[in-house]
Amino acid sequence: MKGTTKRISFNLDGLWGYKRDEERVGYDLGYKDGFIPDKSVVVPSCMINEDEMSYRGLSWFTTEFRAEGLCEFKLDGLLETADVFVDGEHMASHYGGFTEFRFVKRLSPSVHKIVVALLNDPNDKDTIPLDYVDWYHYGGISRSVTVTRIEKAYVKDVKFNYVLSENLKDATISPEITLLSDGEDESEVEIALNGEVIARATLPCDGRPHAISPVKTAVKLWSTSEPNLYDLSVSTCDDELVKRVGFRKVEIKGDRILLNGEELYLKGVNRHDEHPDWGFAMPVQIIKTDLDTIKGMGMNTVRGSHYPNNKAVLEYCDEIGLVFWEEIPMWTYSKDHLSDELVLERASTMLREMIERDIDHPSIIMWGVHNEVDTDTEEGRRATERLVKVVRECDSTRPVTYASNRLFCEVKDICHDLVDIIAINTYPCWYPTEKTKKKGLDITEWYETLDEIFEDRDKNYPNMPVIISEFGAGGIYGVVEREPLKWTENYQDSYFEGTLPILLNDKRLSGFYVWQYADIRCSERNALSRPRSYNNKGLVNEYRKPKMAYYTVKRILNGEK
Ligand code: ADA
Repeated sequence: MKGTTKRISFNLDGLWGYKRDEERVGYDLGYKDGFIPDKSVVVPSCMINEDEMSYRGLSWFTTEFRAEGLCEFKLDGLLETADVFVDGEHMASHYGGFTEFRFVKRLSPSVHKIVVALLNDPNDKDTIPLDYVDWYHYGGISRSVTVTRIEKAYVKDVKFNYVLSENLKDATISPEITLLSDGEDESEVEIALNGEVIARATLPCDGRPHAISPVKTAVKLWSTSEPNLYDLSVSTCDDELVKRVGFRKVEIKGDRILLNGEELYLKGVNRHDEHPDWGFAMPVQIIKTDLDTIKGMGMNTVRGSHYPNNKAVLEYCDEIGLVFWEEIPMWTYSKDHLSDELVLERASTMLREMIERDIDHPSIIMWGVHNEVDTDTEEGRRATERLVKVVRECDSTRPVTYASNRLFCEVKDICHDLVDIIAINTYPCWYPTEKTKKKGLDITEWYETLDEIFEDRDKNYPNMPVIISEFGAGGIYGVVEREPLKWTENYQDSYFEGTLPILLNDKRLSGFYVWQYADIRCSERNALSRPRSYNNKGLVNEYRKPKMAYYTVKRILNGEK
């Protein structure tokens, strides 16, 4: 259900004034009070069409708006380090481009000015992500900025806590509600599920979460085949917040992953929330098409590699029944990085913010703490322990994982026991390894790889579920040779034709994620090992045109001959 008759809320999306600040003089020159823009840019966007895509450094953004009274500002995604000023007053600092933040300010009835100083300048020392990544460091205010009026009883947030009965037919719900007010100490609230009032309570308007007394109700479960959703509404005398929620149970039993008591074999794909013309700010229409295409390929899951996605992705996964693995952009960190307090603090905050934003999406099946970091070291173990603890403190209902490529190191991964699911990134038949120096496309490499994975699992982590979190091969759209040579569509196609039956028939596995859905633009740092400066392992190209492999994967996963 969309909309409410009660809330006064608007976004600041549209044209903003923009100024590059290569010399980083804006703070000293008082840009926080206002500045003369170089040009206009669109918010939300990654400024690709404004020729700012490759700029790294400090930029200033500003716009004016009319509002009055006590207002909450919500900024959904600013890449990467932001300082926000309203009418010259510093209101918030935030680190991290993929999670939201908020602040409150009282406004007089007039025209106001918001100024954002944004630094997009990743390094190889302590930023998340690092400068060296295998995607593109777009900048800009890539998601919406919203202003909401706080009057008597503003519903800042609701967390949908529930426990399902043994037979999964009923749920005991005890939502946690956070209220803010301009003047009132407490407020009455009414909680409704699909329009039916299930509880009333009087709660303090103190900006802190308060749980209401548990209520039992019969429910229809959310699943990948029947994604039943409910509108959870929390209303007060002058506000209403509606969240779409679902009831389901995720469990790990032995080496199996269960959804609602039944095995869920994960058949999925890694997807970057990215497009060459839009960066991270792509239209919802493309997101929808991507997810429909993924579902149509016979898949039931997406890994949001490698950062918290646009909310629209999760909303549509909820809608169509795709389960989602969400993670933070901790990509390829060494043991030195993993001993750096600033990195770990930043990662912990990002995890908290990601879970705070997304905990109520029924589609989220697991949280990922990092990807291909030094989990073969003690430093990696300490860091993983700390990050997993953060996740478990925020959410005790979902499994935790990370994607590892350390199985094939001299010292194997020593951290899998800290999480619930072993997830292995591995590229037999694509990247040459010491052990597998076979020529051409010899798909039997997979047998050795899987045996090595399970030998390690059985010896060191008995009975844990194992998924292949990444595997794939590059195929440049439109390049076909008489024989399947690397970088051709027919190599990639033969790779999946050979690999998928092996994975599907290996009963030890609990699932897999193809690398990757669409080709993605890569950072300059990776350009020389990435033809066209793109990671070409997509099943579709960057403009979503299907490659040969797309049809093969679709056919095999849909069980067709
Ligand atoms: C890694 C990484 C991906 C991508 C992939 C590849 O496993 O996690 O982001 O870079 O390799 O294409 O090589």
